[in-house]
Amino acid sequence: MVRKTLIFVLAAAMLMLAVAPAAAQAEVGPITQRIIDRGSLICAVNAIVPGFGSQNDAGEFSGFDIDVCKAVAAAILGDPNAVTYRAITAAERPTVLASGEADMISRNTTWTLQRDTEWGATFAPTTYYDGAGFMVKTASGAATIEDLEGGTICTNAGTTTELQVTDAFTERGLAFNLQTYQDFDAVMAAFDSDACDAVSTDQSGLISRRATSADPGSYTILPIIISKEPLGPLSPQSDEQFADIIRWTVWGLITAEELGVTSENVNDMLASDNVDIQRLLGQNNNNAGAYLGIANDFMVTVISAVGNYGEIFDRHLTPLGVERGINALWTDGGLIYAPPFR
Ligand SMILES: N[C@@H](CCC(=O)N[C@@H](CS)C(=O)NCC(=O)O)C(=O)O
Repeated sequence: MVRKTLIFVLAAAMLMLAVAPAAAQAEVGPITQRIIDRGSLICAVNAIVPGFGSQNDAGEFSGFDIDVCKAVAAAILGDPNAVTYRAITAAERPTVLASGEADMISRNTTWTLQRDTEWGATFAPTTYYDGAGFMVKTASGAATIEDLEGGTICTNAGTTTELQVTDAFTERGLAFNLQTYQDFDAVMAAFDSDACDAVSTDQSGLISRRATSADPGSYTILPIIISKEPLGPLSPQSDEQFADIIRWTVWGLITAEELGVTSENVNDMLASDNVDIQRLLGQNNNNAGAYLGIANDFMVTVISAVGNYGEIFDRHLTPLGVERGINALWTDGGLIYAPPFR
C-alpha cells in the first residue's frame, strides 16, 4: 500500500515536472489585472505636442509617446489598439497618477527625485533625453539669456520648466517675470500676441511647436540648454509587476533596434540562429514574457505593432527635424541603452 502510494506520488511529481513551464509564470499585479479585466489600457497623454502626443480632427492620437502606450497594450493584451487615451495637462499628472484614473502616463514627463517620491511614481527607462531651452521671435534678435533680461518668460504650469527658468535667471543675477499658463496652447497664444518675450519648455516641445507653426521662420530656438530633462513613461508605484512590464517593453524596443529586428523582418527573425534575438522574441524555449506574467513572445506583438525604438523615432520625430543626437543607441555614441534581455 505504502509502495503504491509512493509510486503514485512519484508519477504525479514527474508529470508536473513535464508540464511545468521553464520559468514560473510571474504573478499579475493589481493594475495589470484591471487592464486585463477591462480589456484596455488607460494611458494619460499629451494631445497638443505634435510628434510626441497629439490628436487629429478625427480624434485619433499619434506620436512617439503614444506608441509607448500602444507597445504596452500590445505586450499585455496582444492588441496595440486596446488603449483608452486620456489627454491631460502637465499640472494634472500627480492627481491622475494618485487617483488611478489612468494606468500609466506617457506624456513628456521629466524624471525627478520629487516626482519619484511625492507623486508615488515608478519611472520607466528614459525614452527621450531632453533639456529645456527658449524660443523667441526671430524679429526680436534675442540670442542669449542676457538679451532676455527684464523680460517676460512664459511656460505652462506644473512643469519642471518653472524651476529651471527661475534658476537660469537667478544664477546670472538677471531680473525676469515668469508667466505660467494652464497648457501650451495658451502659452503660444500669449507669445503670439506679444505678451511674452520668450517661451520656455523642453527643446522637443519647442521644436515640435516651431515645426508645426504657420511660419516657422518667425520663431528662433536659442542654442541654449538650461537643464537635464530625461523624459519617459511612469506608473503608480503600487504595482511593481506592471512597472516591470513597461520597463521591459521599452528596453525590448531598444534591444530590437540594437539587434536589427524591425516591424518588417520580425516574422523572419523568429527562425533566427542568433540567441539574443531568440531571447528577445521568446523563441526556442527562451523565457521572455513568462518572467513578466505575460505572453512569452510579447515582443513579437510589440515590434509588429510599433516597430523598434529607431522606427518609432523615425516615424514621429525625424519628420520634425529632430536628430538622434544623445538619443542615439549607445553603440552609436548615444545614451540609449538596455540591460540584457535574458
Ligand atoms: N518635461 C517637463 C515639461 C513637460 C511639458 O508640459 N511640456 C509642454 C511643452 S512640450 C507640454 O507638454 N505642453 C502641452 C500641454 O501643456 O498640454 C515636465 O515634465 O514638467
